[in-house]
Amino acid sequence: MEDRAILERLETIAGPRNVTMHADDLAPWLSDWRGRITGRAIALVSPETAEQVQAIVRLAGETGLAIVPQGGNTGMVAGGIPRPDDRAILLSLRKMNMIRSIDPDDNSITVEAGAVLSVVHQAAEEHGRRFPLSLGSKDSATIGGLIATNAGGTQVLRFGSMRALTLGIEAVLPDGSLFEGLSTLRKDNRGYDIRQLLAGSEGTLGVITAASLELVPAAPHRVVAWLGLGSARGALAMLRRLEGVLGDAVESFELVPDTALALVLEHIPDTRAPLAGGHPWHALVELRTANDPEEMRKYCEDVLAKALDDGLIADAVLAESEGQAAAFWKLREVISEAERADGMAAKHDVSVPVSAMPEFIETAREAVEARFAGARVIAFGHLGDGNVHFNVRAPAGSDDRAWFAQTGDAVSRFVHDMTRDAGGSLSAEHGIGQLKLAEFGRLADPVRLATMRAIKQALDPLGIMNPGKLVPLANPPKNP
Ligand code: FAD
Ligand code: 2HG
Ligand code: ZN
Repeated sequence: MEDRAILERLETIAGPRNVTMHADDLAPWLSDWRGRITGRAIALVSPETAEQVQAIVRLAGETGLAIVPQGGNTGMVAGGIPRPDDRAILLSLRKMNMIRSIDPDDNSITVEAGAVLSVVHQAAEEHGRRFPLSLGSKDSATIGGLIATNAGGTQVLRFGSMRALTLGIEAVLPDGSLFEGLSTLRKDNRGYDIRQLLAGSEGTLGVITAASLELVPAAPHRVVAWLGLGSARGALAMLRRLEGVLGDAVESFELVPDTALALVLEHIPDTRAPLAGGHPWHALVELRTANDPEEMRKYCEDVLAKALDDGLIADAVLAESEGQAAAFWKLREVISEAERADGMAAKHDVSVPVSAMPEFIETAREAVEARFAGARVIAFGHLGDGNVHFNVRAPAGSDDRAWFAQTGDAVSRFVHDMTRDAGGSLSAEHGIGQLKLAEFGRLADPVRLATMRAIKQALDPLGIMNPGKLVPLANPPKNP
């Protein structure tokens, strides 16, 4: 079918205001957040109902077009960007952003897929509850994208990833049928869990149109601390000590190296280091309670004073106000932005067993620096989840583009091999998308790959749902 005829069909389905083929309208949504990948689409469609999504998916099946679902386009692996050679419809869920219902007694909220995370946070707070998943992209990332990538963030330590917080899903499957799984049941043993199959499927098995999410009690008081440390090993020991005294109150424990903090201070306005003096490592800690915050603060101070005496930490400061707590969090949440402003990076979102993470960080950094002269490692993130962003920068003063063109793939293979040898995963929370596809195909065990291909084939025999993402081909084309 000609592009013009497709446009007419799409306009009939979704209304002319929700369909565009103009290059200017499409451009912002055809490159990934870091500007590494640019794709092509014949149209951008922004449906307003699940029925419209069904009709668009049926049209794709009829005409052989690819459907690429997209939410906030904050993904880190270019999963929501069509490939340049696809005849694709870019299906934006951003207009389907209603909060459908919220039930404080049920501790649940039901929202459309395009609802932005910070809006969901606010809706939950207005009802005395919290949706306990947060990340630096919270003002753009959507619930559909967060489920489709099984996103993590800074509270996984306490509440788990998006999968653990997703109670029900409504989704359009590749044949255009509607999976009506918007239940908030905590117990439901009717066999295969289709909701969990769609979570983490990166748009390859269907389009999520709505979801029911778990809420938790508000716990309105927080204590936020910034620690200076000599080693990543010390950071893990500190986390375990805090948990030993404060238990579940420890909701976040984020590791920040001095190199990341330096980038933030250089590139992001209105930022300042919380502690005087340099420390090789820092940790951002958040404790939450519904009870007396002064009591929790006192416990925290006691644990930190003891850790200082024992030489486990080098320094610490507790935020004195909400403003200061927010300023500490900003330093952590803008690391990706500061790193982007500074130049290119080979990004590795790896996980290993939590207890192995401190040693992994140190040995992998030494190995990378020894193997690739001048390469600069920035390893930051979610230590308590065994997940760090082990990002590698080109040598200072070198031509970034030339260095990565020549060395980038070798660096990534090297880091992923070390991750595999440490019993880890090459994708902890960002997914596979396009950017990790070849490496996933290289390193995944054959049974995992065969099972994934069988599921994909069963649900999407025409291969229209987000082709070229997540599921490596059985026989990928060889590089010339
Ligand atoms: P998109 O980028 O639009 O899409 C991501 C994938 O989901 C694509 O494969 C797309 O096809 C699919 N998809 C989107 N919507 C749907 C839908 N409705 N149905 C089916 N498939 C869909 N990630 C973390 O896990 N932890 C972090 O701490 C974190 N921090 C970040 C900080 C910054 C500054 C940035 C820019 C990103 C960060 N991310 C993080 C990555 C990103 O925010 C997450 O991957 C997020 O889940 C993507 O949501 P999105 O709505 O932007 O999805
Ligand atoms: C974070 O934890 C995100 O800030 C982004 O997952 C990580 O930019 C990155 O490498
Ligand atoms: Zn992260």
